[in-house]
Amino acid sequence: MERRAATGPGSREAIAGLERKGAVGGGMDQGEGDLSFPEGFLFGAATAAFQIEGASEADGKGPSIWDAFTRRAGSVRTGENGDIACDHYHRYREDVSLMAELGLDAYRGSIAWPRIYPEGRGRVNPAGLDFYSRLTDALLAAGIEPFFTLFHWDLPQRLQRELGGFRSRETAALFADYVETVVRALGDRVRRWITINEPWEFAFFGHVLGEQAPGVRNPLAYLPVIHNLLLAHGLALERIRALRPKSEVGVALSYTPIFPATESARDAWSAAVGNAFMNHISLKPLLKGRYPELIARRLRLFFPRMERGDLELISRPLDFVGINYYSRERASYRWYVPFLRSWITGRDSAEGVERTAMGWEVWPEGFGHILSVLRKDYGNPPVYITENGAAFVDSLVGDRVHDPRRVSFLARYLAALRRSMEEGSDVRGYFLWSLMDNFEWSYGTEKRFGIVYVDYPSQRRIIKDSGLWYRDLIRRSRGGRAHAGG
Ligand code: GCO
Repeated sequence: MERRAATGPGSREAIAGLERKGAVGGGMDQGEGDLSFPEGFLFGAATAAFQIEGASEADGKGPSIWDAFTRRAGSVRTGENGDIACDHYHRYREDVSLMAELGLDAYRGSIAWPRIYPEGRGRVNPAGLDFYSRLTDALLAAGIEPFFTLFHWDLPQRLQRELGGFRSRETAALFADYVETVVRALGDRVRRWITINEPWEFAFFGHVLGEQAPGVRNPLAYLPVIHNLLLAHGLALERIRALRPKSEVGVALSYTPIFPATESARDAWSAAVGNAFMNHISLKPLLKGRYPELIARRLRLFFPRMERGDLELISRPLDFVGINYYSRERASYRWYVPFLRSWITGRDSAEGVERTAMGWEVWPEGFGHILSVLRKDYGNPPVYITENGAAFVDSLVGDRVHDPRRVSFLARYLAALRRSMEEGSDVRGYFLWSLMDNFEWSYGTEKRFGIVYVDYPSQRRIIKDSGLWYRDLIRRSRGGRAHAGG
């Protein structure tokens, strides 16, 4: 059930007003604040390989943990798998044309490790490399800069079976080999790389709750998976730098600010634990070379064996930090939660809260919050917003998809982002999640995050009103300068 506030920016009245003003797909003055971004700021959109490519066995691709997981009964609410998804593997040219039509400066996609190494290691599959090489050329020809994520969760299934996946250090070393192969093939044309995506979600949803691939339910796996992923990042960064010193390397981390549920001191403490557990658990080792004290102390027994030099490797200077931001959550003290004694939820019963179709609170101010933490506690690193967006219930009416709530969401989040730049944050670009509706992990295709609608039975793509709005925003922000790709 979605709740919607009776008044306020997301209320029915406000949205109806937005429709009347013709803000949708047209003008963009929504009274939300300044939406003109400085020259050089990159506007992009993001996707991930498993969520869009389909073609799960094409041209020698090996199975990933997501191929295996989605075949287990009950793992995906809709019973779907990713065999077809958006069929992007076969339709990438059309998708690049859509990006050009939207006027994107940059595109964040990911590379599927099992297309390159079907067994995770050993034999390289040239057809897999060739696909990303053709995609890169198509993007560059359209004047769109590729930012490739090298690990967005689709680990080769063989490595899960044989090594326990990222529970093993060996997987981190194999990741670096795979990255080297990719960078040798594409590094002459691709300059910016994102090593890993959201270590916290991968470790927690995939290995503690088992709601995502690989579907492991074992709290003991949490810290080893995080540590080995960060190690994988460090090893990959070294290889990329050695091969292509001029490239820029970063990571994509989720940041979900956690606030105390009440004013009690215990809840305040729980929120601090929550922030350490979800947010600083990867930011701190990456940027400061140590794990957050609250976790290091409470979960001391669960850290994997570390080798000397691990933390130095993990904290090699990054060229940028990628932040995936959607929503905030709340924490309360619960004595019975093992070790952490904190209960964190985004689905509390607060009244009058505007939520997306995921049930996530709409909280644009989060950008200001996160970026001020990055300024104050982390030395104000260069930042790309590597994901931000929302799922709403969309429908195709004739040839249009009217999604005023997404337009309103984007306008408010972008205005908040703009304000934090005024406050001194070094934000270099914004990747909207997502370019098109896609396979939303254990929700299947039921949740639509795209600014392009995908009609799955026909695979037709239709730019939503939010996509037209984003196109206009980009155009205006360029002040009429032509897009390189036309
Ligand atoms: C990620 C995200 C995306 C999701 C998006 C909406 O890890 O980068 O999970 O892949 O689709 O965040 O939930």
